[in-house]
Amino acid sequence: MSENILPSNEIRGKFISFEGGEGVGKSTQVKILADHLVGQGIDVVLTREPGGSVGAEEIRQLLLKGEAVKWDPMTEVLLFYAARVDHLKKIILPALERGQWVITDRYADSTFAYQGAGHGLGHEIIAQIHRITTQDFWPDMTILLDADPKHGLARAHQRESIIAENLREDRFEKMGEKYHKCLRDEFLNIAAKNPDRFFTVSANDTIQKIDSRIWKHVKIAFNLN
Ligand code: T5A
Repeated sequence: MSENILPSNEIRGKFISFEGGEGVGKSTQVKILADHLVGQGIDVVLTREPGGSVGAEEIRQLLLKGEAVKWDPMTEVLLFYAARVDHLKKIILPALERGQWVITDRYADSTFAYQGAGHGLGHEIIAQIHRITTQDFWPDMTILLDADPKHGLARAHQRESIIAENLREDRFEKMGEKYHKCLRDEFLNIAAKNPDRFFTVSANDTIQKIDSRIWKHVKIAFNLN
């Protein structure tokens, strides 16, 4: 993104991301938080990565289907960022500019965890790509759902097992246990380094209890009733 298109006006909405390993319950909590915000009269856009815009959803298919070793790690990062820039320009930034709040199921912290730590590309290369392509654009708040990867992977496998093999978006679920343990450690590490942006919640609890912790935090952080 070479031109400056980041929203700066006073009505700019808030940008919230959910992060965490496979099957930790992000999509579930994204929808519940959106319902709370709508109940406060806030106009909310729900989205996800990779995907969220027409072009990014096409790139999603390239990234999530097929064998675990399908892409070289750098190619993979560039595909995630190609999708992210399209998503930012077509969906996220225009919505924030209109005053809508955007909640995304994953954003760039996933790239730092999955490709940076998981694939071993390291933090700095991805930080440079992030700065060049997004002008270092980050959410106002990131909610990290933390769980032992075994629990989330079991839920994700169960979900994928009822889907025809050629339609499964399970490329990353096929990476080994060590990979997923490394992701968890990296998410916690990123959260510890960015305490102003992150709120970490244990995902080993009931949907209602997790929701109640998140909603309490969001209300306080954004001064809602
Ligand atoms: N990726 C993504 C990268 O490698 N780099 C990147 O930069 C980005 C952006 C995305 C994949 O791409 C990778 C990461 C991922 O591997 P995806 O299909 O979007 O793929 O996969 P996930 O983001 O992992 O999403 P999932 O759908 O697998 O899991 P969620 O959203 O965390 O979990 P959710 O809410 O769908 O819940 C799973 C099941 O558990 C139940 C739900 O009802 C559902 O059945 N559940 C609970 N059950 C008991 N207790 C709870 N508290 C529960 N919460 C939910």
